Amino acid sequence: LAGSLLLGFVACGEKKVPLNFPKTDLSAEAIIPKPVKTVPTHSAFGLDGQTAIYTSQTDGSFAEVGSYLAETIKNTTALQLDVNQTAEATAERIIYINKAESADIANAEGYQLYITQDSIILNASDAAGAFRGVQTLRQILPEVSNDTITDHPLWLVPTGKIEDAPAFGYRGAMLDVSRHFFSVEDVKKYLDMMAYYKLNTLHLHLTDDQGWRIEIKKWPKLTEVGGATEVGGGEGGYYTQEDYKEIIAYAAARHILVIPEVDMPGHTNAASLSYPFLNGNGKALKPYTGTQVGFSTFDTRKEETYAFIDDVIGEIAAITPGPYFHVGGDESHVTKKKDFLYFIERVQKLVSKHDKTLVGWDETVQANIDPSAVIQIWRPTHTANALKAAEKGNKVILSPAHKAYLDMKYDSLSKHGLTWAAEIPVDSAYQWHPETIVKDLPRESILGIEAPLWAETITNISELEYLAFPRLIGYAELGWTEMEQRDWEDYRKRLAAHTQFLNDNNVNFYRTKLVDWQ
Ligand code: TNX
Repeated sequence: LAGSLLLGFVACGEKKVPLNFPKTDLSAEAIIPKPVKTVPTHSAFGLDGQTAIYTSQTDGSFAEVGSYLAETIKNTTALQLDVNQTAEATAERIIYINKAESADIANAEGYQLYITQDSIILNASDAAGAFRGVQTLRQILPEVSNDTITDHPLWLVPTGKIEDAPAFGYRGAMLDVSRHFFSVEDVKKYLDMMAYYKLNTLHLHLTDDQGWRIEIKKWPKLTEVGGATEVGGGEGGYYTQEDYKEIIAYAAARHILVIPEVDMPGHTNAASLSYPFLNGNGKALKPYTGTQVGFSTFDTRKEETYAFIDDVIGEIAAITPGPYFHVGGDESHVTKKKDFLYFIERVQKLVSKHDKTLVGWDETVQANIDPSAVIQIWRPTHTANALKAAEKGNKVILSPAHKAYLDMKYDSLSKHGLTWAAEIPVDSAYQWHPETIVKDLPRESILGIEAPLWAETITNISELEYLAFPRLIGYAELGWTEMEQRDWEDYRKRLAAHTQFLNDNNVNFYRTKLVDWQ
């Protein structure tokens, strides 16, 4: 904020006095993900206690975005701005959050931001777009006020115009709460960070060999028995249905969709331990606290198995407002191929019965699934499954393990993480293209990307954050910003400018030497 001075006005007592704003450059702001278009006009909007927020009030959802903005402004500046309260005439400066025609802003997550000395106008056709635009505003609102321009502090927002919309409609993160359990508070903190970087989907991996983490009222032993273990022998834990609803509501307030996953027919030791009739591997059951995969399976030829799954999907679907239900389907190494295909087809019917769209790991594309089902690609060596999905009309989510797995170590010195797919330093995590990573996969087949965080090697939120940050921030940009607009050198400089935000929010991030942290 140096250079020549620009004239603005601020009320001081009764009369307006001219202000000298420092020259700003909106296009030089460290916004992540990088917006589609930014046009700077080099002056400033001086945010202070006389600023008020007004929103469209057609259905309440824009007003909620306004309140969220006020809340976050209060957190950084301690200013308490009125939302839809002060008479418009008495507010000195105004932030408008307007509902635009969808003809003007076609993407529901798109937004336009017009910042002048007197007002900030945020336009979006949907509250989701307004919410994304608010994140941009948060990122360009300085942490520190300017106290020399007038008789009270002003937080100077650079003026100009931003037009923005995401490249992909699905920008996700997955948390494995099975291998180690993470509390509702931990998940909320992760959701807050996801929101800041405009991610829009949280995939919860709720069940695995080492633990079952979601209350099912008809089958209470799932959590009593199956919830009591985790990797390394810790006490485990689980979400009650009320806890789960709390996560969903918290996510929804951030315009983030939650996708529950019940992984089957493999990865089911905890379920079979709770109800042994489910077990199909013929071996004696015992709690599993190791990190091997691929040894468990449901009995796919028993009707009771499907009655059980019907109940499980039914109870979870009833408290999940989003359209998707993830059935896992990965690494069922001890399920015979024909049994696996039969199983996925039966489960597809149950997912449809409960009005959800099936999501499955890439193995499930081999089965006869609905064309609406979504395939999550995880093995970079199995791109044939991605092409097969496209051919069948199924959309794909890209989570190539060697690039997008948050549980991979950064490098040989990493404190946590695995290495089976790769070591993924921060530059490598950023330098790939969802658009082209699977050769010949048509763009229309790509729903978006997701960064899974498997939890074998992490036991608490601080370790979780060590693996997730800063890589998750890069994935957020890969999902939002088109390929032509992405550049590692430019990105690493913007990322460095997020040091204070991460510190202020007590996020434990890996201070890679590839970024000049501030
Ligand atoms: C493979 S990726 C798995 C998980 C493990 C992960 C560890 C996938 C669909 N299955 O069960 O946790 O590797 O990186």
